[in-house]
Amino acid sequence: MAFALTEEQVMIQTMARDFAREVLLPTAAERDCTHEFPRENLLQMGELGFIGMMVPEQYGGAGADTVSYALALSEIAYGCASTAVVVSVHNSICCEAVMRFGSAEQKQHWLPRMTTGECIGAFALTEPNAGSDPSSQRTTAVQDGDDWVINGTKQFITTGQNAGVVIVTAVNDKSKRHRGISAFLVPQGTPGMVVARLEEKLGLKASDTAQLVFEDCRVPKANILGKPGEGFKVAMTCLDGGRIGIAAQSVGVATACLDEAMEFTKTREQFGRAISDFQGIRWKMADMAVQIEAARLLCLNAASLKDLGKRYSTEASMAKLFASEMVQQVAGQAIQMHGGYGFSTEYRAERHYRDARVFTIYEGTSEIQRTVISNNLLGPPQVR
Ligand code: COS
Repeated sequence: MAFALTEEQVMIQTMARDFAREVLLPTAAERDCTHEFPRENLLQMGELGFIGMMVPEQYGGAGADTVSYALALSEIAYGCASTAVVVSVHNSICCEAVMRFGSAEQKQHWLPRMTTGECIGAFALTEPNAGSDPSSQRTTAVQDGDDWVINGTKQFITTGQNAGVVIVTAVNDKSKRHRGISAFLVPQGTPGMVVARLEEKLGLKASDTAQLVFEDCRVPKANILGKPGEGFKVAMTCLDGGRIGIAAQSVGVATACLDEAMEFTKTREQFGRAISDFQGIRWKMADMAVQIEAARLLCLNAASLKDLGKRYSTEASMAKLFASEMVQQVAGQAIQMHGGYGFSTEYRAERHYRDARVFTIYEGTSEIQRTVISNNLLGPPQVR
């Protein structure tokens, strides 16, 4: 790959690749069946520096840059997409939110815990009736003495059941619309925060997706993240980084699809030769490789802009849009090349196809990415 990586970035990528292929990959199919949360693997990744990867070393993190993070996350997704989404939400959204918007005390308290793998973060923005339009959320936060009291329902929350801390957004002043939304740190076990249901899903089965209900859930005043009314900004800022994470995840799963399709077609013989010798397969394989490389470069481009401290919202959405749509095609082609075996759980292709399906939906649908990109190009649409 021509994108110039530093020695350190290559080293981190290699470490992640070794871990993903030796530890995550051999057990991913089992987790897909048992739906078991990858707790042990997260602890091991904490030791290796992949949890809280971009958290500064003073708080126990690896202090890595976003390019290294994207490279590592692709490798993790290659091994196990369920584990990758847990790592992605934790690193790109939750740790980032505390790093960027946390008070000195919040950073001191939460970040060291969030780098070991013991305390994984969840981000509760979406509601049953507020997905693409989070400013229409209805969860409320009312100040009462020294506490905030949260009431409402959050939907499709990754790691909602297993998180050590949930960052929850809620409306504290309805008249101000998105400027009346705040974000709160709610530790696991806080009375009034209840896992009301767990989703049965098409894929990513080892990552729990929960509905969280807040019933007079009290958190101290000190648990507000940023200033009152800054919650929407917290969400939008961190989602930009989250979208780099989903692009990286897409690249990882697509690379796994390509490798498995190559391995299968080289050994599968029909009409007296390996099917990888037929031009129909070879050209498809070439197209898959080109699409993956393009997605990888878009992803690393957005990551490096973030590292340079430049604006990267448009590029993060471009990377997320392209990479998540790309993996739909690549995973479908990988199944096609496996023929009937691709439809069977005997091969990994069908799991990749199921796992990847949500990539064009979560952390902003493809339609929302197009909205972000076109708004940044043209300005918001004018209602005449
Ligand atoms: N970074 C920081 N702030 C941002 C931002 C970004 N990338 N994008 C928007 N904002 C700010 C704007 O600056 C504006 O703030 P001010 O009014 O204080 O200036 C505010 O957010 C509202 O912006 P806008 O009017 O563009 O917001 P909209 O309600 O129209 O929504 C979209 C914009 C659709 C892009 C946004 O709602 C979105 O991303 N939706 C998808 C949500 C999503 O991804 N959900 C999945 C959650 S999985 S955790």
